[in-house]
Amino acid sequence: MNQDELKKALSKLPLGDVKYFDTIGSTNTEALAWATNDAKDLSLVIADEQTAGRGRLDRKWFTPSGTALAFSLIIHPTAEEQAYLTRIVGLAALAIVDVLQARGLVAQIKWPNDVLLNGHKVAGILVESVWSGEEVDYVVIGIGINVLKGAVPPEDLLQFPATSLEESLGPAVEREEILRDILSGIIALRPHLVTDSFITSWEKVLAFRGEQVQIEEANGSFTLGKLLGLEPDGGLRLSDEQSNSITVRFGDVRLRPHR
Ligand code: BT5
Repeated sequence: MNQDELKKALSKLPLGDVKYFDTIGSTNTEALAWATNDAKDLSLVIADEQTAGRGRLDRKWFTPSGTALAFSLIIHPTAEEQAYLTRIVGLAALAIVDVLQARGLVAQIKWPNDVLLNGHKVAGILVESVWSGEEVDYVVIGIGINVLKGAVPPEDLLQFPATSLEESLGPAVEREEILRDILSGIIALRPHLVTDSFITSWEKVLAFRGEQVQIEEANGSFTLGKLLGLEPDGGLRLSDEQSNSITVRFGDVRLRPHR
């Protein structure tokens, strides 16, 4: 990644400090370590390549050099934001969707942490926290985006089909500009995190709304239901066959196969 282009792209944003790496294990691991050493709010770790990129439950996230965006933004939550931290994954996902929609694409959020283009995963988000006693001291928002085709892993390594921005926008897509626009979107949306309308905006771009889905939970069990929307904390609201309401707070959503 061209560091001059990167500096230029970020120059007008009110960021804390910025650390750039040609190659790193995981930008989230670096950002978590930095946060425990009093990083400024909105400090950024960005890398051209990750050799140990992480998803949820220690799954692997692939970031080959020269093709993707991999970055972690450190948030030092305000007292007001403390009660809304489970919404932060939505903050990142909405900012990504806005950037893609502004480029004429139809993007959706596959709850909780994926962004889809044409039903394929183009971006993943990993939110992690640093605690101080009972309070969250820092939140790290890790974002991985497949910009060029070379970022997309081989199919046999994936649980869900993947795509890149290049497949929809052509090869002229600039990583630095996408990065700048996502960061600027997160900063602009942040004051809305604590409002009711935040949940409404998030629900509007949820994939599979009104459809029968299955949610695979961390222990491998499945919850089936019709996807209705979101709870105020960002949990997923479903209804089962008896129309009872169910809330799920962790899992992988899939369309339910037709019987
Ligand atoms: C995620 O987890 O989707 C969160 C990914 C977060 C990555 C960013 S990059 C910057 C920061 N530093 C890190 O170390 N991580 C963050 P999850 O929903 O658990 O999905 C993981 C699954 O996505 C894997 O098991 C693969 O099946 C699939 N996958 C891996 N790499 C992919 C890629 N480049 N594109 C699409 N799917 C991928």
